[in-house]
Amino acid sequence: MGILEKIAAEMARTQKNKATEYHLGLLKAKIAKYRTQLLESSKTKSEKGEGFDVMKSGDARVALIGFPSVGKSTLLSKLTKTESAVASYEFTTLTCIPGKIEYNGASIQLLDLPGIIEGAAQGKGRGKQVIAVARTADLVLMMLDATKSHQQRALLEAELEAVGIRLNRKRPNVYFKVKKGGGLSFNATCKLTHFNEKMVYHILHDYKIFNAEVLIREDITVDEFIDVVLGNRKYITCIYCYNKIDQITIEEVDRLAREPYTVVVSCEADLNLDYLLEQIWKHLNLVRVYTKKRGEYPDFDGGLIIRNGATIEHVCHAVHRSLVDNFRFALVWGTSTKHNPQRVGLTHIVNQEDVVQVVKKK
Ligand SMILES: Nc1nc2c(ncn2[C@@H]2O[C@H](COP(=O)(O)OP(=O)(O)OP(=O)(O)O)[C@@H](O)[C@H]2O)c(=O)[nH]1
Ligand SMILES: [Mg+2]
Repeated sequence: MGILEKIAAEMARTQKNKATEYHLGLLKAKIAKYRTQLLESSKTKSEKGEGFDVMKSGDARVALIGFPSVGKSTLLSKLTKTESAVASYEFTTLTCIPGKIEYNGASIQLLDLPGIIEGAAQGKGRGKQVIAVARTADLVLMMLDATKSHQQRALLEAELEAVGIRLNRKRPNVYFKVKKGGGLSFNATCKLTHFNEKMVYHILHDYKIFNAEVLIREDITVDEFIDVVLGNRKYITCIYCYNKIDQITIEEVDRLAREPYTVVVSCEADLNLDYLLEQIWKHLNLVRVYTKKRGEYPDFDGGLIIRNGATIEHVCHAVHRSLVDNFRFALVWGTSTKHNPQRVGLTHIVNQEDVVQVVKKK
């Protein structure tokens, strides 16, 4: 029995009550640690050829993740000008095939990937490479077969969870900083119902962290705290896309469509693909801003596509690399400012449809 199985068995034996809750938390920390070690040791072994080398391009990247033969390639061929081989047998796609979606003036990179199977996280099939690509995506489009059992979704989620991808969850509101000395400083701004300072101390001890500052601002779980300590978690939005709805009953379609983050489609019958695009756009959360030159009207045809939460500095970079060096201030018209226009600096966060004029140094 491997170390992970041993710990898992011990966890199963441990009854869940207040006294053992504590013990369980420590075990979880141990598991997370061994998992990371396993992943890291195998990474060094085959660093080359890990992941598929596909250049990032466009304004955002969407990765198609799913079991074999759910229709990932069919979708790519439908939504983009790229043709990816489609066939009724499994593992038709063996590498990463990028396509480009033009939507609302943005260019979105859609990646068709090989199907993954259970155990992908441990390296079954091309699982590791596929998951490595998923980590680089702004959005995961999890494709599911509406005719198959509902278990498929949980299985895929577990694979992604195992390698530190957190779907549709936000980063825990915790300040955590490892220090050179001074021991452990622990504070919480709310009541913690899942663990306490002693547990934090022991978990950190396990990771050989003896000096750190911990400020917990919400009632998180032990797992979430471990995520914070490991620090390498990826928080990605995921749309669950059920394909092949031409094969199921209307009642089933209705039920699936009501689940959160879910879109039902049929690639073959061309059903609901426009809604899927709409949802991809919405969840990517992209912002469009317009630039204008002094004394001229804004360029409402062009516009820059940037990420939500982007600052004037990001806008400058999107215009030209050297612009930041010559930056004096910017004038902004729109909902991100109180006055129109308002003078702002590089750290000002822009809003949807803002108009920006950069004033350069003389
Ligand atoms: N009934 C039905 N069949 C579909 C639909 N979309 C795709 N298919 C069929 O499903 C099979 C698999 O499609 P692919 O697009 O190759 O699936 P994939 O997910 O890329 O598969 P891998 O590359 O092997 O991982 C093909 O026979 C498609 O014709 C659909 O909406 N309805
Ligand atoms: Mg395919």
